[in-house]
Amino acid sequence: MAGSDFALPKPRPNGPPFFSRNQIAAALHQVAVLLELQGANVFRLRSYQNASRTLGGITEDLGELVATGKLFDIKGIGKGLGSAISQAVSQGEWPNDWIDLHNNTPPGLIEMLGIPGLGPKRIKIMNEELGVDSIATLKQAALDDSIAGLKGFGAKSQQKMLDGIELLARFRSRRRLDIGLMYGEAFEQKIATIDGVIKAQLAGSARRRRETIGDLDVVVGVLDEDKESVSKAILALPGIADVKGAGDSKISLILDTSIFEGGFSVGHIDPNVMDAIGGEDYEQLESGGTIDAQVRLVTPEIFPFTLAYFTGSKEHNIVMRQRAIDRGLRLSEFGLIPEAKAGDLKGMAAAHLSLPAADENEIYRHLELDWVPPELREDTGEIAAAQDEILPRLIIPSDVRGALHNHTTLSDGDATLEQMADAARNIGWNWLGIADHSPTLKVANGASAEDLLSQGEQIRQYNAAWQQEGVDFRLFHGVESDILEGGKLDHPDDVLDQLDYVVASVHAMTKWKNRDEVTNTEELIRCIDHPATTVLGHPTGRILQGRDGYEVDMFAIIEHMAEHNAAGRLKAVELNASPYRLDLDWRLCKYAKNNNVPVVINPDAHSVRGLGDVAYGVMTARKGWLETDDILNSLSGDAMTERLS
Ligand code: DGT
Ligand code: CA
Ligand code: CA
Ligand code: ZN
Repeated sequence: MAGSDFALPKPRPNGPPFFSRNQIAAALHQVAVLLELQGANVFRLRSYQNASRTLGGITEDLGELVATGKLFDIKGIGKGLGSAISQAVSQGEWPNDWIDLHNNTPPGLIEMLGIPGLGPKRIKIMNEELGVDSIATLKQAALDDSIAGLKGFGAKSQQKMLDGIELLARFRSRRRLDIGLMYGEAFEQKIATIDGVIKAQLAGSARRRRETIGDLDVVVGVLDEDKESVSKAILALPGIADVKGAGDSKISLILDTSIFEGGFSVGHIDPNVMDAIGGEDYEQLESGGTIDAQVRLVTPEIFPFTLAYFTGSKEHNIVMRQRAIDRGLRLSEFGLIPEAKAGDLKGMAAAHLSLPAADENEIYRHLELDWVPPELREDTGEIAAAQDEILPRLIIPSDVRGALHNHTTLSDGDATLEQMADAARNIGWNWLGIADHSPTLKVANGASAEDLLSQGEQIRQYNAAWQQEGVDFRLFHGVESDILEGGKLDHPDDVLDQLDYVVASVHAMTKWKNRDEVTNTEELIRCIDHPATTVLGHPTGRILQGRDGYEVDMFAIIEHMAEHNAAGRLKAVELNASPYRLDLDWRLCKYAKNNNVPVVINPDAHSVRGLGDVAYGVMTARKGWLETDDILNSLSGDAMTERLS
């Protein structure tokens, strides 16, 4: 609901119905908020709120309810609202008073609504008492300490506003990979079904699987004669909050969550993570969010060049272009054109002179290179490897046969041991590691040694039963031990000795963040040296768009782990696959690989659904050049048993 998308939805061009149920519900909600900002009568704004909620919850077709007049039978939809909704749905026109309400509300006040935890009521008070009329003036007022004194506010809520402003700024500029991909894939699929579209493909940082996405880039293959109609059809798709620019070959727009027809929800979030990304307000922030998208429409002959160009990265493109120049060629989004032929022709005008390429592969071939997977296009050695034909054979999702860091109801998971095991079997895994939290982590309901050991007993029973039934699946029993003062683990050795493995992770973030790199690195090394430690969990503790990790020399950590592995002691580094973390960073994966430190992709699942996060770990591992031999996840149950013994 932040900023630009706080506007009445645009009608679809070929109604009725001109608006969907979601759009009407959103409009009603906006009206209620604006009324509250203006200090309108409580009963009036509540009727809008209620109507919005009611419409959001019905399953009947709104167009039909309007056509039959049954809309008026719904509880809470009175005569006035019913007529307004009917008019909007059947004629595509919003009531004038709703339009006026939007036009008359200062944009600065609407902008402030985007701050998590800040609602219209308090915005109105601050506006009246302090003249606050924008995020900038709000920030100043908070820094001047003038908000704390207002009745009903206080220093705590003043600080929360400052935090919220910072969060919003961070959040607006880029979106996490999971969210960016959700938008990107929904948009790509919608475009692909438009008549005349030969191909639609996501490019840019989303295709390269960066951990955060600035904007979406989509390349669309379409014949010249269809460009106009396709461009029109794209602009009429649901989920477009605003159009920044539109032509027949380039469209620039803003998407919002109404693109998700089945609704939008962020799902279960680990409370530890939740805190860092805005707490309870996070879901609101995310559902009110938007993402920019740029669409390029090109003919099929040009498509591969445009796709390659807009996939980037910019750094990769620069090296590619230089390689072309060295061969007397000019590489652009329109083609690979022999310099001698091109002359003064530029851009699209020279496209017909291009060497042909049916796909990206052929572009790379022209430049005497193997095709480079998009994830690797960051200019970190991929061109040299492509030239020498030594690009890595990147892992694929089906290489994953299990993961070591998962929770159950014994600590803070949503699913029981049995449910987690069933889920792992259902997705075709060969094994699953359970590592619930240790006692020190009270907020995560860390399990006592006694409970941990009885979980181990249960696991042995399951394993024995499966073996007897001839089921090739097994559980491994571990713990996610908090790393305590001095790098100590959270259970006595005689307890740890009874486990298959230990994932050691830092959770006391405040303490670790207040310490210097040298001390943190030493503590981690001490913990890694503990004979029971098998895996270093989420190695920096970062939460993407939430908080930076603690300072630590990850190169030194990896080098130290390398020594252990060289001596035959398994010390693996986790690639935490939660899209909120993606920690180990992809930039460090190659370093682990080159040092022969195994990486284990761990979903850190707190629910059955959480196991699916492994997909983001695989994307990130690919981006980090990892092959099957570099990850523990690719091992069979037998091989894993051996590695852990
Ligand atoms: P983002 O959107 O910030 O997450 O990152 P990208 O990589 O998607 O960047 P974006 O959207 O600005 O541009 C998409 C691609 O277009 C980029 O990866 C490479 C290409 N590109 C954009 N600007 C330039 C440029 O100035 N030079 C070159 N060589 N390529 C560019
Ligand atoms: Ca982009
Ligand atoms: Ca872009
Ligand atoms: Zn965990």
